[in-house]
Amino acid sequence: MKKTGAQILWECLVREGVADVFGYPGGAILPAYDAMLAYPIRHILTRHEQGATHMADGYARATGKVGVAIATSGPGATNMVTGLATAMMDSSPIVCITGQVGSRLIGSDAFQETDITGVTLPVTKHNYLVTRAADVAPAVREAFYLAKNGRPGPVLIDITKDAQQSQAEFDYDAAAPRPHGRPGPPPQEANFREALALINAAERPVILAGHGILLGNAMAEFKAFAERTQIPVAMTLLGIGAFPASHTLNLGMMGMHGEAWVNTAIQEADLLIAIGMRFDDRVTGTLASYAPNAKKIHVEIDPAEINKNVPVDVGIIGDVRDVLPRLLPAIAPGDRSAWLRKIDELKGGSAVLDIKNLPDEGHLYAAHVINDLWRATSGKALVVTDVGQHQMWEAQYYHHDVPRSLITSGGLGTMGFALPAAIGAKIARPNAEVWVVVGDGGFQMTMSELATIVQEGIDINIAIINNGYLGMVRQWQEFFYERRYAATPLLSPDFVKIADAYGIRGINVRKRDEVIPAVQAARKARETVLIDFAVEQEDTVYPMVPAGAALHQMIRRPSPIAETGEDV
Ligand SMILES: Cc1ncc(C[n+]2csc(CCOP(=O)(O)OP(=O)(O)O)c2C)c(N)n1
Repeated sequence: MKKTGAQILWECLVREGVADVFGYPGGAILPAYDAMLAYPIRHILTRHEQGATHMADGYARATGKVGVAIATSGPGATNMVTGLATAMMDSSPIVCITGQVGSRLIGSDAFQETDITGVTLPVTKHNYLVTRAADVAPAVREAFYLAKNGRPGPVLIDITKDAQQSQAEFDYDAAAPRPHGRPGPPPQEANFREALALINAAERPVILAGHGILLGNAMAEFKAFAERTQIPVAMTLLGIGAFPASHTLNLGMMGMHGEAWVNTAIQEADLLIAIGMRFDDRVTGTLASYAPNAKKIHVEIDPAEINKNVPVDVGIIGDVRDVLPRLLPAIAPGDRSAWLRKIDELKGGSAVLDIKNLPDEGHLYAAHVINDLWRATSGKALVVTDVGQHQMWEAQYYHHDVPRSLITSGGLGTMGFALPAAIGAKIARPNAEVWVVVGDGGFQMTMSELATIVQEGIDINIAIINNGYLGMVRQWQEFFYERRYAATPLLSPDFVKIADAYGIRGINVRKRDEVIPAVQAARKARETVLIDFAVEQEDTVYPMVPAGAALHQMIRRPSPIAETGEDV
């Protein structure tokens, strides 16, 4: 049957199971918007195309399904670049659809023309320029296939206006994706055998758990592996939630702001088993002295990651969910009790739970706010963070037992991500209790999406960790630029008044004992509530491994102050 390119687009999206799309219209995508009205898809009108991409990303991360964003050509499309790069760095499966000027105008500097496939080539897994209605269905089907298969990632489809308007025969089945991507890994029997020998012989092993476990929905297989081997688990920032924080084998987050004992355990390990992670520089510190005595095994779906940053002894290419069960039967039940005891000692002797060293004399510390938020929500909320100090405090003091309960921009570190990503997460999981944890800086980058919240009737809660600074940059200036605070003191509006202007309830919190009542009030309200937490302005995230230093060269909080007795 003949349909317009615009109709074919929506036909395909419906068949891909898409229920929600996030977008912002304009001339070059107008035929698609007009056709949309006939299809059972909810369109969420954002306030900026960057917001639409982060919403699609949050939607994808909350569920594992592909998130979809749509925009017009030129400025609409270029506004998507940050969201695409964010999704690319964190392997998040999104499909972005952009309008393009008419195919005859391409290359003429037509109104709102941008070569968006050229612009986004480095920040997409793949992209398409579609100039004929007949090519819409194959492009859409292949885009969805590529976004979610193998190592997930963002795909962009740019469709010219005439391709949207003209007609073509629509045959969904005939447009099935061709076998695509890299050939599968060669037989790896020897690698499996070598990995098993290393695991069975190791006395001080540590597992490094990454985002790949969550992306591959391999949480059960992973837990079985850790328990069978009795190997302690350190997580990357994006790996948080892949293994329950309350599990006895959980070590915590590794790397630049990882607890001291985690990094010490890694440095003292005789074997690292890296699973679905990519040895990011924030995780390893300087490579010259990274885990110097450890053999290394790397299980990873993307062959390009193996030996990219850290040379390994054994690489196993594959989906974590397939690889771990293959290893399991041949693992000798390990007795790691001496190593686990050693780790307990390290925990005892380190700046354990830094929060205990914060004076509680009426000061409102961000760490306390996060820890109270964890307690008040019984650790059950889906938290979406922005980027900065609050992001690290969240990772340290909100203990995630549940997979996909922390969404954060780890790779690109995109300020402005949290509010829109949380909207996407809530649309994807309407029954989840969603909290945004965001700095006063990052919030101001995308706070226009408050209007989207109101227009779409979305119920999330927003915790602004307001320290009057671009906090994380100020911290670097404190440590490495002799406290010369160039361009980091930050003037903000009255956030509660801002909320009020949008028709959202706001609460000011200035004291520690106001934290839990405010959180509870927000939880009770059946609509979005914004809480402005005015926290200590010059607090610092400890411990910190300076960029380029070795993991064991961490900076700790200078003078421990009396414990508060708080239960953390
Ligand atoms: C789009 C973008 N611009 C700049 C940065 C660099 N940067 C990283 S953290 C940070 C400060 C964040 O301040 P705020 O949002 O107030 O959070 P805080 O660190 O105070 O918790 C900046 C500017 C970034 N990550 N993203």
